[in-house]
This record gives sequence, structure tokens and C-alpha cells, in this order.
Amino acid sequence: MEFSPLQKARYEYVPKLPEVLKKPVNKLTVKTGKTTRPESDADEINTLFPETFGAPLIETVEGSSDENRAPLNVGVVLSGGQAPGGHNVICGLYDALKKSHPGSKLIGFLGGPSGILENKTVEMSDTVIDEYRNTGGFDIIGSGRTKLESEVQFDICADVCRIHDITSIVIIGGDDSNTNAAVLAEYFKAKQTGISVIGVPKTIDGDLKNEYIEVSFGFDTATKTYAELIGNIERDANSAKKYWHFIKLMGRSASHICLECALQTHPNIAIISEEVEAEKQTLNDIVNSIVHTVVKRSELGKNYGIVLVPEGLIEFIPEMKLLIEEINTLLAEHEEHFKTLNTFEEQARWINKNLSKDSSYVFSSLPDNIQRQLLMDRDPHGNVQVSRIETEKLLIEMVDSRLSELKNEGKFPGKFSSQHHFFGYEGRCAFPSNFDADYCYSLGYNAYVLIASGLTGYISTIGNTAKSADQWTAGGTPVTMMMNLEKRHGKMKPVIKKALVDLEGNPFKVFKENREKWALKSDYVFPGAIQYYGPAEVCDAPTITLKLESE
Ligand code: FBP
Repeated sequence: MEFSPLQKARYEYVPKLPEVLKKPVNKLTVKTGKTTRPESDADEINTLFPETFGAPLIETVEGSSDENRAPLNVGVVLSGGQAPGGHNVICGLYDALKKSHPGSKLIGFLGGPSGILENKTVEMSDTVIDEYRNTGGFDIIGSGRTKLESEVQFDICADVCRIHDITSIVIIGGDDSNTNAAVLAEYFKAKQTGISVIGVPKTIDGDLKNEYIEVSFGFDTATKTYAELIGNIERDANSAKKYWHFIKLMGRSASHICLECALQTHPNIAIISEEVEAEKQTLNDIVNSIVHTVVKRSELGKNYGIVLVPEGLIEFIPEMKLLIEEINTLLAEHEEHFKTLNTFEEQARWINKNLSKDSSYVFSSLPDNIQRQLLMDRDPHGNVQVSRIETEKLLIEMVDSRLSELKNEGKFPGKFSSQHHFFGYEGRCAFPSNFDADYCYSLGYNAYVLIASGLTGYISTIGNTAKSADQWTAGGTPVTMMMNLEKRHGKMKPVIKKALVDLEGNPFKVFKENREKWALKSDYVFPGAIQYYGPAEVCDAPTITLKLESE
């Protein structure tokens, strides 16, 4: 195999650990903190998770040396969308296990959670691990979106673990995967299988966070990658002065990625889905507000600009949200019948007939391609695959047609030429930034401590992350404390509460204070490519969101 010069250099990079995790691994133990409770639906969650509910917060500390730790067999699985740093979680876990006892084994399940069910495994070795240190991607063992949710599946998981003498599984995933990890942990405990389950917070979307989990891994690298590209496009727009660039940014639900990229690059417009929902804006309101800025800039002689569109926008526009909910319920309740409808025309007719009057009106007013995209397959968690809905094109079409009307009325003398972009997959497998390389390695290393301490139903947690790595803390957060009840596939289910953009939080406030200035001036900022070598303020800085949230 041929390696790029950067890949070779990154193999030599030694991830930075928090002070506590630098202590001899067999001295690391945990200190129990206060007991926990979810913020809402506590009684229902308690009934559903009698074994793991109310577990305490955990801090990783240095204890006395325990040279007699037995070897452990641990299984690891990558779940859901790729996020930079996943390989380093596995490397950190592997190194801690081997340092603790050379006879310990790390067994990777191939292709995501289905690898457990199908008993597809690979044992990690120095040769495999060394090839993946500090690299992007999830290809070391692959990932998948199979949902582990039934007791039959849980029993198979236990059987497969027994085959390999695995006594702990580490699930590296987002909110849905960590929800499943908690359900599995509860089941294993109730059945006294002796198998523990530990989660690791992954997702570029940045929406698996709370008071204790400051950030999910991958958010740092992905936003820096997109911000580099947006900065480059801003420079192009500023040079050619002829296009409005509509850039959709990944993030299935929350707008954290869009907000962070806006803070890094100062676009003319950035839509924040959570604000759209809070202000009950319609699709027309959003279009009118973009049109307003296009007209104003054109009066200043600027027929160009940058619009950032969050991927999840469509589900936050109240009329669209209702429409999608109705479609989701119809598809869940009439799955078999829907499958018998062969053409899009038949499907659209059937959907239209069964929607409420308001939703049917909204559905009919959408262009054909968007209607088609709304009817596409759901992901295994019942979510619309928003990355396949071309919101950026829908907005361009609607803005263009409104501007033509204004032109005919003599109210828009300018020009509107557009380009559309979607940045998502470009950022999910980038070489992890130093932040993500260090953070992920620490998360994996610390997961070993939670396992060795006999914990289950916890997420490995690294805190104080806005500071330099030596000041980071390590510990564990019980998954049940992050749960609430939500409607999935038409039924109420316990799930980890998604962290949406807080409209009262510092990152949004800073954006709001500046956006009018950014709209009319071309106050662009060009972050450039991620730097891996050089001064800490260039190479190790966390995201602006993390800095502002920690203030
Ligand atoms: P996770 O929540 O699994 O981390 O995935 C997030 C994400 O990258 C979203 O931003 C995006 O909408 C989705 O995955 C795309 O999924 P897929 O890779 O299946 O196309």
C-alpha cells in the first residue's frame, strides 16, 4: 500500500492525554459522585430501566496499584455515520487493555452492530492498530446502522460474546446507538450475563451532548473541514462577484454544524433550524428573508453572497414537520400496502389522500423532486434521510421565482445567479484534527477504566475540553440520565434527548449579534485547512462553539 506523506507523519503522532490518564493504567480507578435522574419522564424511564436507572456520575482517579488485574476480552463496534477519530477510540482502548494485561484481547465486530449478530469478528493486533492510528474513517472494522432492539437480538449478542469470552462491549455511536447500548446494558444486567456495555459519544452532528458530555467526537474535524471549504468559496465569490452560493451542511437534526461554520466564516446568511421552529417560520418566510438580503446586497452593487442551510431544516419548518410526521406514521402503519404501490404517481396519490387537509396542501405545493425525496426509505431508526432532500435547491428555486416577480414589478434591478453545494461526506472521514485525535484516544483509553471498574450503561466522558488536553478530566455518565420519551415509528420510546442549538446559549447569541453586519458587508473569514503541526493556537484550538459554551 502507498501512504501519503501526511498519513506517514500522522502514524508518529502521540495523542495527548489528560493528566489523570497518564498515570500507570493499573492504578486508574473510579470515584463515585452524585446519583442521577433524567430531566423528564423519570418515572417511566425508571420502570423501563430498573437495573441501571439512577446510577451515579463517575470520575476517573488515580488509586493504588493493582498488579493482579486479570486479562479482559472486550468487543468493540462502530455504529452509524462515520466521524473523524473513531480509529483513535479503538487505539486508545487497545493500548489501555494491553498495558493493563498483555493477555487482554480487543475483538472488533465487523460492519456495525450486525457484526455482533452475525458473529463477524477480527481480533485487533499491533499490526492492525498501527496502520490506523490518527487516521480518519471507520474502515478498521467498518460501521453500519443495524438497530439492536429486540430480546432475540440481545440473546444472540450474549451468545456471541460467550463464544469469544467477551465480558464487555464498547459501542461507539450517536444518540440512537447509545440508546440501544443502554437497553442492551439493562437487559444483560437483568439476565445476569456478566457482560457490560459502555458507550462512546460519536457524531459529527454535535447533538449528543449535555452538561457532562461537552462534545461528540468528529464535530471538531468535520466543522473545520467544511469551514475551510466555505472560506474558499467565500474568496471565490468575493473575487468573481457573480454567484450566490447556497451551501447545505450536514447535521441530520440540530444546526450545530451550520452555526459553528457561520461563526468560523461569517457568511451573509446562515439559517438556524431551531430558530425557524421557535419563531414558527414558514417556508415562504425563510424565502422572503433570503430575498430581502439578496435585494439589499444588490442595491449595494453586490450580486453575490453565501447562504448556509442546515441539512435538517425541512423538519423544523412547522408545516413541513407536521407533514413529515404524518408521512412517517402512514409509512409505519401501512408499510405493506405502501410497498405494493409501484410508481411514484401512485404513491403520491395515496399519501395525498391520507394526509390531513393542511399537510396535503403543503405536499401538493412542493416540487416533484422534493415530494419524491420525502417518500424515500426511512433509516432503520424511522428517520427521514434528510441528507437526500435537496433543500438548498428548493430554496434556490423559490428565491429565484420570487426575485423574478420583483423584477417584473421593477423592484429588483439586480442579477441572481446561483450555485448549490452540499458538504457532508467530505468531512466525515478527514484526518482527525489534533483535538479529535487526542479526545478520541482519551475516550477509548478511559472506556477501559470504566470496564475494569465493573461499570455498565455508562458513556465514557472527557471533560474541560475547551482547555488544553493536560487539564481535561475523565469519567463516566449514566446513559439513563440523558433519556426521555419520544415518538418513534408511531410509538413512544425511551431515547437519549437530542441536544439542539440553545437559542439562549452563547454561540447563538454571538451569531445573532453579528449576522446583520455579515449580511450586508462581505466580512468573510478564511479559516484555511486544518493544521496538524505548528503552534497550539493554530493546531489544537477547539471549536468556537465549545469555547463560547464553556464561558
Ligand atoms: P450519526 O448520527 O450516525 O453520527 O450520523 C450523522 C450523519 O452524518 C448525519 O449528519 C447525516 O444526515 C447522516 O449521518 C447521513 O447518513 P448516511 O451515512 O446513512 O447517508
